[in-house]
Amino acid sequence: MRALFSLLSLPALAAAANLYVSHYNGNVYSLALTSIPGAQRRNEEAAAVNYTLTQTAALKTCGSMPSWLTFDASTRVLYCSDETGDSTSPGSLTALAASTDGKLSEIAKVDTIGGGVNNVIYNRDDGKKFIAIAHYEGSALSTFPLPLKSNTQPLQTFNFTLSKPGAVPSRQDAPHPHQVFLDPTGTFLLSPDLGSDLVRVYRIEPNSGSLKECPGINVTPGTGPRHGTFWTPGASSLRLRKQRRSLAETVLYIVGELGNKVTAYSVTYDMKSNCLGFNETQALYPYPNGTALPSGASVAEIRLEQPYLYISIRSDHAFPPNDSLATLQQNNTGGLSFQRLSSSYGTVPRTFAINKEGDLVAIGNQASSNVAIVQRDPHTGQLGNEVASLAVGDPGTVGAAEGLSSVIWEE
Ligand SMILES: *[C@@H]1O[C@H](CO)[C@@H](O)[C@H](O)[C@H]1NC(C)=O
Ligand SMILES: *[C@@H]1O[C@H](CO)[C@@H](O)[C@H](O)[C@H]1NC(C)=O
Ligand SMILES: *[C@@H]1O[C@H](CO)[C@@H](O)[C@H](O)[C@H]1NC(C)=O
Ligand SMILES: *[C@@H]1O[C@H](CO)[C@@H](O)[C@H](O)[C@H]1NC(C)=O
Ligand SMILES: *[C@@H]1O[C@H](CO)[C@@H](O)[C@H](O)[C@H]1NC(C)=O
Ligand SMILES: CC(=O)N[C@H]1CO[C@H](CO)[C@@H](O)[C@@H]1O
Repeated sequence: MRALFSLLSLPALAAAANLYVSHYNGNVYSLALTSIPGAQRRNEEAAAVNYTLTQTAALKTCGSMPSWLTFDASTRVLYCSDETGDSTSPGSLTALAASTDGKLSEIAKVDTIGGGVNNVIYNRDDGKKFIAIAHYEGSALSTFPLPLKSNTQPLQTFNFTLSKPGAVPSRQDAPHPHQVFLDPTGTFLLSPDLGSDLVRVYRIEPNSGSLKECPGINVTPGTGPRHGTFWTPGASSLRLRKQRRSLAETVLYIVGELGNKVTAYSVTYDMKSNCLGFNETQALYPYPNGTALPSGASVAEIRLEQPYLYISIRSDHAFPPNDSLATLQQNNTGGLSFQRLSSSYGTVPRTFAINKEGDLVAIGNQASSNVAIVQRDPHTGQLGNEVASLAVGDPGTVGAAEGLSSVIWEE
């Protein structure tokens, strides 16, 4: 009786989550995901929930090639990198105010080195924030103090050169930093450089917020490091927390877009040099039976929701016409084993993001230019059915810098 009463007395709640999308057509979009729990089975799994994904705003902004978004929840500011330009012609960085209903407005825009493909916010010790940008075509890394104003000057610019082309000369003609991300302590910044077969490592100076170069990781020639993520036993998952095992040190995972493998490194914090040490522990194709990806396919994004690691696979057509996401499982020292492929529900999944709850994944398919929302079982890590999909902007040609470039949750 009691259970029945509480079920009947529940209001029909509609929960909403905002997502932000950048598109190479020169727009940034806001989306809203609304969920209406099934009236009868309030506590049933997500399968019993109806989701609606709608576009709530579109703004022409962030130069001609918006490529990457970072949301600062404390200020409700979105930072957008523009991939326009190269080492001799500029790109840009735009700060946008995002209201809770998704409305977007420009706060400031500054010129940067060209080819910005990714950015990350970092702090110095007193809490002052900075943003670092990876410039792919610009062969550079730059940093700016925040908040961004129209007259903000870069704090630092690192221009990189390559003395000779790498193992894959068509893609390794020059340095091509593809991402910037932080270690779990927030005191080091890493940048996988696809062109140089190098993962660049910087220490964040605690008093100035400047970056100081540390020895990087020379990866196997022809790897083409694109994106990476750290694992530390400190931030433990459901399963690992339950086990309460003594766990290994920090592990770094890097995906290489040219070699199409994921490589794991054990990481040590060297107190003497104040830098990081790395030892390669594993390298595998994130594909069934550890076989190489089909010809023409390539890895793109990597995300960890421990003990599960997800890697998007572009143009493998594993779920025709759609591509796939690979799920790998970690053991308690961070060792990886392949679990399964699941559909990306679109073509060329350049980008994807897991929500905080861990029960939904937003997949940004570049060529089909849709955002697919897919269920995720937080316990088994399994990715399930698509619960919503929305076409955003125009589709792109496979292999061209067209279509949807990034998607993030507002969380
Ligand atoms: C979802 O929406 C459809 C159409 O409005 C409705 O028939 C169905 O009962 C809903 N499902 C749940 C679980 O509420
Ligand atoms: C880096 O290259 C850019 C573009 O060529 C140039 O404007 C800038 O002065 C260079 N910065 C440094 C620190 O070399
Ligand atoms: C790497 O492995 C070697 C050999 O096992 C060891 O001597 C060294 O300390 C390790 N370095 C790091 C940074 O883990
Ligand atoms: C974890 O996986 C790695 C890589 O496969 C393996 O070398 C290691 O023995 C595994 N550790 C445990 C405790 O199973
Ligand atoms: C491919 O993805 C689209 C878009 O989400 C979806 O409608 C379609 O059912 C998918 N096709 C297959 C075979 O999975
Ligand atoms: C040829 C082969 O070994 N295929 C196996 C690959 O792995 C899957 C499971 O991931 C098996 O079902 C196949 O039999």
